[in-house]
Amino acid sequence: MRTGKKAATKSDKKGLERALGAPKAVRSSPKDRDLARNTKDAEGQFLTTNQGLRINDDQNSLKAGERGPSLLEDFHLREKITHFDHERIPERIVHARGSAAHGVFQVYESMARYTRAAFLNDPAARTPVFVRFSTVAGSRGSSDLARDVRGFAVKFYTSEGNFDLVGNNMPVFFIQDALKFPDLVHAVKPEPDREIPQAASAHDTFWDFISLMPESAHMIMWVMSDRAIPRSFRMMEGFGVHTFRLVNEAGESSFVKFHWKPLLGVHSILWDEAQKISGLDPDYHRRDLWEAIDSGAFPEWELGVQIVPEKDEHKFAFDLLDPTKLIPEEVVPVKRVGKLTLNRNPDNFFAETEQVAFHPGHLVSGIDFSNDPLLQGRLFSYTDTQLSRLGGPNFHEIPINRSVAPVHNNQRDGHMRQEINRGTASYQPNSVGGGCPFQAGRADGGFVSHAEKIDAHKVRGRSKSFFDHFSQAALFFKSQSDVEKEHLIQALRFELSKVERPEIRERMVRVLAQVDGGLAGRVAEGLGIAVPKAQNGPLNLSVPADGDAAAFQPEPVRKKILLSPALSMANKPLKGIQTRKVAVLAADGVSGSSLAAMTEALKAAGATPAVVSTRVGFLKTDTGKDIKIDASLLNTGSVLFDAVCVPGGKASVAALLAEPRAVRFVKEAYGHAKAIAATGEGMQLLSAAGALAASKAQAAAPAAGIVVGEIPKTKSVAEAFIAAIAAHRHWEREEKPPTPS
Ligand code: HDE
Repeated sequence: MRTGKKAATKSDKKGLERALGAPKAVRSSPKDRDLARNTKDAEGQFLTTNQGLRINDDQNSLKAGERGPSLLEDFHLREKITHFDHERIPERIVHARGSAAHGVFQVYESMARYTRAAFLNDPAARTPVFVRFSTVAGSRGSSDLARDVRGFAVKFYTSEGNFDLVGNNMPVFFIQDALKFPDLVHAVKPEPDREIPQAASAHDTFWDFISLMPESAHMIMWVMSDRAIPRSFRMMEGFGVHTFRLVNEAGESSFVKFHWKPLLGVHSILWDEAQKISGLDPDYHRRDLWEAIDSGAFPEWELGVQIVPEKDEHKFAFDLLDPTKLIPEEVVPVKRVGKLTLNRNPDNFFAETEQVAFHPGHLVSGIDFSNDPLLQGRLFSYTDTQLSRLGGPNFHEIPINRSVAPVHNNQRDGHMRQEINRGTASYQPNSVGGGCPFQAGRADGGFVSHAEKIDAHKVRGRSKSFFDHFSQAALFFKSQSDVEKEHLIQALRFELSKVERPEIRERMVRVLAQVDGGLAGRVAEGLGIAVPKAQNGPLNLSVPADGDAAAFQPEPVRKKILLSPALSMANKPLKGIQTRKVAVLAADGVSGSSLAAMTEALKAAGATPAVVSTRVGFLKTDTGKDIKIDASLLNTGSVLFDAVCVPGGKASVAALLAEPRAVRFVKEAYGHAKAIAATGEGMQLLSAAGALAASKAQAAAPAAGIVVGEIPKTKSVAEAFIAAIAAHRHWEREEKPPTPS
């Protein structure tokens, strides 16, 4: 069949493209890129129906006379509208809002000592990948800036089949047992009576559930930290969360935790910014990822592994199978073993980002599961959800989900089957097909489950080794910088202040007291409730399970708490200003030389400067040169930029001073502790915004991250400005509470 043949050829090409890996950076003009993108499939083609019939008129439906009724016979109208009526599929029950990109993964050196997985054994192998980032709670159309966990799902199209590493940007999870997942998700989703609030955990049902589930204490520390509001997908870590197994050629197994370490550093924004960005640009993260890849600034992460020999399984103060625990990097260092580069945007959001189907059970030989009860439950869920989301059992045939390794089995038919299976052998063993397809022995790469010895009673229960819910929560809180602790306290105050039932707030503060007395006290203060004493006694919060409350919710076990500097973003190395966005505030009469020197220096350092003015169009410099304006003070805001600079020029600065939005722009950037620079008269705008003392003497020693100088000194101002942007934020001048504007 013609259409069938065409589809197969196209997807073969896709597979090949993926197999070949990284295409070159696209450097042509935006207009050329647009045209190339938009005409990709249709250049020189006639418009047709889905049956291939050429359409003669796509503007008018078929009518009985020009002013008469439409005719049912109009097959083109019916086909077009029927297709449109069915253009939506159910959104993901969780992780509905996502953005994705293609890329490539390459291991630095063979990991054969630990795993037989081919893509981790051959440093020459460039494995194509598709990576989808997501928020968890919100619907498809919700803001990117919700305070939420971010999904970090990677599909490796390896030569031995697809391997999906379906992780998050936080290394632990809310619950220990898959059985509680529907409860968690029901609690966080909009409340069922009013469908409020969207993409937010700040409401009664979420905190009701959390306050009754002490095992979520550690995850709550992460979600209330700035990790839940990343600056960019490109600047967040990723984690496999569960402990997995690596298995080598000899069948020896080690435990492993997977990490992704971003080469741009780990950075977040402030909650005040997040709320404002949700209004100004709810697609902020999606746009950021797309634009970076489109401009050739390919995001990169290193794959890290923490490997624990099987014999050391029980040497930790916690259970390796408990997904509410992490292995501190100071205890087992993260070894960086390979690099992931995202280098191509999807061609079609629906076909790729929406239809991609991840599954933690998509494994390759050399990687295996642990008995983490959360992971075990996930193994069932992901196929099940695709059956309703993607409409049937053949979702693996959708191009984005296809393995590049050949697929041969006796599965047949079903909704939307693409493959035309030939012959009569659809069973095994068979003789009519020569016994094909054959089972693969271990030597042929056949997957053999790790032969773990299990000899146990069948129980519905939880190991006591899972019962310490607070030591790692405390470890996390104590390991944060003072600024991070303050943000976490403010986040808890914000969230719990939105809870309407006082008893839920109080119960939650009592849970926090188990983590850290000081933390609980500060949160309680913000809620206007009594400051609880740090408690070490049993919480007794749980719903008893057949009178066995003690086993279900035991006394908190306190383990020795060390500090883990790796848990603080403040201790992550700074990585320059690559792809950072800098607003250049300017109007007619701006100093052309200062503007040019500043923007050139920023571009040379890899940043993206954008001219922001009182209107759109073009502005004229003091020497009459036309400069394109990228955004107006009306359609953008300081929260969309990492830094601000104000080049001198008398008329330009006078115009900005007369525009309250310009003053607010700088004031807000100052309050958000961003780097700010000014040359010549530009300093006046900083003074008007309270970012620089008005007196000359005081202005000579500006606050941290503020860089000023006269116009001829623009080059050295730019150098210091670049260093200030690289520091990400200058917290010492962040007002307390940190949202001043
Ligand atoms: Fe998921 N999860 N999950 N999850 N998850 C889904 O699968 C589920 C969990 C994660 O970009 C769903 O295709 C259960 C942990 C990501 O397409 C669903 C449990 C972690 C994504 C599902 C968990 C994740 C999902 C919804 C507890 C981090 C988005 C749509 C047992 C390690 C993947 C879909 C994408 C998506 C179930 C817990 C990560 C319903 C039952 C822990 C990144 O199958």
